[in-house]
Amino acid sequence: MYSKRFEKETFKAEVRDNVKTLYRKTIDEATPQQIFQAVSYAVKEVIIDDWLASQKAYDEADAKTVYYMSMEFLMGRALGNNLINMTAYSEVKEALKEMNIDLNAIEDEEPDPALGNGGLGRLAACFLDSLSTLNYPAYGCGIRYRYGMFKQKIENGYQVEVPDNWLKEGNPFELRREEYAKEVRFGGNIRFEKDPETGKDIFIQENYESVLAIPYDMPIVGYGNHVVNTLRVWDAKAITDFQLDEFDRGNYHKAVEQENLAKLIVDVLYPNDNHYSGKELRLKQQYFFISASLQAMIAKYKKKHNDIRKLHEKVVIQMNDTHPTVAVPELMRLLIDEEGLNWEEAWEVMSKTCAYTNHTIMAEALEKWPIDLFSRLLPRIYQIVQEIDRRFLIQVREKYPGNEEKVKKMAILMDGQVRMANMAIISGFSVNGVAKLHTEILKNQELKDFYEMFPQKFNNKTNGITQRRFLAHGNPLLAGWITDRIGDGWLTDLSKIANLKPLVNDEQARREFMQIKHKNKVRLAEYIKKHNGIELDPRSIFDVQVKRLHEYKRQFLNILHIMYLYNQIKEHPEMSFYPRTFIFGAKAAAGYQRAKETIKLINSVADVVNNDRSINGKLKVVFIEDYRVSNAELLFAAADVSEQISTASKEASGTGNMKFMLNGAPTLGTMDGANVEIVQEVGEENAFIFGLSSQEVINYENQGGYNPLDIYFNDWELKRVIDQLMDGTYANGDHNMYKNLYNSLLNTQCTARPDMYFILKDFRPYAEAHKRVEEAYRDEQRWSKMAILNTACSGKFSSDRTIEEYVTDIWKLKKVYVPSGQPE
Ligand code: B1H
Repeated sequence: MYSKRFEKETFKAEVRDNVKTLYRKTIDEATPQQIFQAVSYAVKEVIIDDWLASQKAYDEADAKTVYYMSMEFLMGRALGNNLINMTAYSEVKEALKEMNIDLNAIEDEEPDPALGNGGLGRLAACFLDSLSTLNYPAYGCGIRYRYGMFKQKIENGYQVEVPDNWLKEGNPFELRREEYAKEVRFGGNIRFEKDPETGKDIFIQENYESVLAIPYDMPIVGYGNHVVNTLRVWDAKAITDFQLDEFDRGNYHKAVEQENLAKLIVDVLYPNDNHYSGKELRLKQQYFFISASLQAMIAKYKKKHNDIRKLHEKVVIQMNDTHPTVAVPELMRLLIDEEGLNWEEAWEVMSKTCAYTNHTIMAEALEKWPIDLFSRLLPRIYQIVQEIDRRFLIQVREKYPGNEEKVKKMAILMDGQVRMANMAIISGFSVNGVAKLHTEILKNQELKDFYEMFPQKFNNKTNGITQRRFLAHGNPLLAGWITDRIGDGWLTDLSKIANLKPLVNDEQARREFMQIKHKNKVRLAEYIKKHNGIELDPRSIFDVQVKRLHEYKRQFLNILHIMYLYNQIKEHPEMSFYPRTFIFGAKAAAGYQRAKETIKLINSVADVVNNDRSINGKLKVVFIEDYRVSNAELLFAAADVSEQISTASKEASGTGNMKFMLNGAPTLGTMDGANVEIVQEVGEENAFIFGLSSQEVINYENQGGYNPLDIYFNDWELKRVIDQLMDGTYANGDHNMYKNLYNSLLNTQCTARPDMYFILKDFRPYAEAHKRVEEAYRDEQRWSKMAILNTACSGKFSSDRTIEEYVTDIWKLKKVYVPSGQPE
């Protein structure tokens, strides 16, 4: 047993006590939310002892630690996951049941901590889970946004954004650590002096604004190993002493400003997936959490060590995309200005400490800060960036004499901008992509010049997902069945799931597997009935596309195909057609017009199709409101088909694709991102692949695109679908509702390149692939084999595998074993 405190009677008493001391109530009087809090505090009690034991073990081992720096951690709910990882889920469920409390209902009381947009933030969360499970010392460092990703409401078919006040009821799992607060300074000017004694240069920041960064620590519980790492997210507050000081000097205005700055900095997560918005406040957020995290990191190091020149032996910083890359000059600043190293010494330490992960090649996601903004907000940091750039360009000119093209392409500072990716690549010791194809595209196209100059820095780390949340927690029926069949080793070693492979020839096993899928479809259908009021037939094919809404992900292609199917059914009522349920879930960035139009279109098509009695329920379309980690778990478990249909070359990896596969849903997709590796593992005959290859897409792009009109005028069924965007069919007669979408496909007046994402080009191949899905599904034996094989071949896609690769190739960490911190 993990802890005696999970013994039924002990745990029940603890929950009763907590309800009493927190709310002066008995269990019968307490609200579900109060019970959630009471249960969570009981669980936290257990966690804290292991947390203490972990930090003690790390201290004694003096182990190297990874700092995973990320603007986003899309954690999802903690209670159920912590119980799973403490191997106490069923014990606690039973204990609560004896008190007439349903653990699932209590879990639903927890707000989803949504401090992230999509894949990038969720990857960070999976990585933390794996780091703890694999016994590696780690910190996640980020921002404690007051408002996370907005809640999505659908009103009249349109997305409406509602603030996510996730801290309203308090977060039972966090610890505020006021004593580790750090000051972070912005703006002002830099005065330069010579130290009269040492003769060294001193840089003094004056007339700056500052805020106090306060850390909140959240425990990251490893699976069954008593390891608890820390996710440290920073809150901001005004520096009150300073404020009083200013007040005394009559500068009331400035005091208020600092108060406002503190509030503003951590107020809200920018809700843009794969899109850069050059807002000053965003840069403030970046520097705020980086400076605070690095100050804390150095202070911790100095507690045990006195030679700062050896910092890189004990810490390594992984930068999750370019958003945290101001860590490079900030670490230089701390080493030079605060620790007294010279440039060369500081560079040696910094460049051995920092590593960078690239997550996208979408041009609109590249961070390029205007120099005037950057230098005004971070004057000392800007000086350091200039010096990094200056020294780097000397190297470039040495290597490529007379080649000013190279200089233009590779410089950090160019055309009035600070190019953050260039800085990260030049400064760190590792650059990695997130799937094989993506890394190849980086090396051979996007970052070719850098690859030629620093080939040794480049490496691939194909993404992964945690099977603890996305199978053990999200799909308990399948998890239980797998454990019955092959034991529970898969929970910490997903390669073991390959032991399911022989079961494809076991009829009984296949039947059971499909029965579980059916039950999960019923569970999802109940959720949809409750939230959408739509009745679904769980025997229909559940075809699911859930991810952020983005043109390159091509939800538009999916809905156009559904419109096409609907036309077909209406026109040929007698044609054989296997009933299909198309399920979407997606948030659109608030200012992204075409994305929002797509949501409206999906909902309008849903309205028309779902209410057309003449098609006998053959086709249903559902839009899941507020797609997030908690309902994602239900969706993956229930999916028959996984839609991964991005324009080839655009999706760096994808991770949803892996979650579907793990839960036994074959991929219907393009050869993009990690789909390529999924197909490699499961075999092309167990997936439905279609469309242009990444190389074909890139070739078209290099020749300025293609002409979609050639397809439009030669495929009347497709033309009819596209025309229906403008003829009011799905708009109550309104002819303008979808004009932006229509124009994005065809109109050269409105878009630089019509059909940039090759929707028309890929339409027929996509429809063909759907035909193959239908055909395969009709053959129960074939389908059940495919489904099991998808689960059985998903071993590679555990984030445990990914983390072991990061550790071996980049971080060089050692495992630390932690004795249970539980009292005897
Ligand atoms: C991914 C982002 C992203 N790539 C900018 N890039 C952001 C870029 O707020 N911003 O400014 C936010 C997010 N997100 C995703 O990362 C990729 O699109 C996926 O393909 C990949 O699986 C995921 C994790 O690597």
